[in-house]
Amino acid sequence: MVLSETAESIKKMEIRGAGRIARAAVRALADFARDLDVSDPEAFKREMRGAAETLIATRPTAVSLPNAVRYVMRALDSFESVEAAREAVLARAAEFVKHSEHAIGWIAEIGARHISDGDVLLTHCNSEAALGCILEAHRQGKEIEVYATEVRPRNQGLITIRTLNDAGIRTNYIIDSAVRYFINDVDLVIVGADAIAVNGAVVNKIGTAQIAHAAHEARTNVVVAAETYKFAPRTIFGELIEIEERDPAEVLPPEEAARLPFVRVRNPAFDVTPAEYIDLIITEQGAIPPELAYTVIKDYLGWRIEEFR
Ligand code: RI2
Repeated sequence: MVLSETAESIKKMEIRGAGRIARAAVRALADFARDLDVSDPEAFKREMRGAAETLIATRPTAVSLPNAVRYVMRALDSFESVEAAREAVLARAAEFVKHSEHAIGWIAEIGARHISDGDVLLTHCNSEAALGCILEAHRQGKEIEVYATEVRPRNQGLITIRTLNDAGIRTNYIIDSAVRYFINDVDLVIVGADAIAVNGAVVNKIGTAQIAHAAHEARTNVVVAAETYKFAPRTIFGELIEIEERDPAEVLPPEEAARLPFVRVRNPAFDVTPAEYIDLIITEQGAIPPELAYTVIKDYLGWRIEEFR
């Protein structure tokens, strides 16, 4: 796939999930570098920068995407030849993908420790990090049951229930608005993240905040499973995380909308859950309370993910 095709697939959500889009972007960047036929180092850098910007512009919220792309682009900070730069880009890209894939396994292992035999879990959307924890608990022989939401308007819940079903996990598929109705039957809410701010607030699929709110009221714990590259370094400087608002046609067919001139369809893809509604964030480096988000940004992202100039 050429870079513009990967970018288009991310935009259209054919490739989706914060971790997956980060890996897809990094792979696209590596392929682009491999095929780039220029001999002038400055031209190489310029072309690479254009490619990086195209990828980053595809979806604004999941910080895994710019974090991953910037990590690879650090290869171009100083280099002696186009060939050296190319090699450095490929090495960093391979390192990111390997780290990202391993991180899911480590998170699953740590997350499973927080799931007890007999637990009823609730998950929202389709997060490979959150599902990894659930699948690992099941693999360890813990008897668990899951409530999975539908996730309007893109119905990522369907992907989740297929995975849970294939693993042989007892699953209840519910509409998004049924969470409050079932929350007292749930022992633990476990979701993923698209971005985590320095104050521990978690940006995840729209609906997560009201689920966390319902869980808080019911004294049900909420756990977030997220790789360290989902933490947003720029929030340290007060920068806000942009919430993507997608095409209204995902919610209401345009023909129907056209008949309702006074109605504006709003389609935010994510919302923000405050740290006070989150009990634990599970990263590949360990489980932390949301209040320690700053430490993750400082200690892990400091060397792993940096800005590119
Ligand atoms: P993993 C997804 O976003 C969901 O919000 C999900 O919770 C989050 O990314 C994290 O997913 P979308 O691409 O990285 O469906 O854990 O909009 O797979």
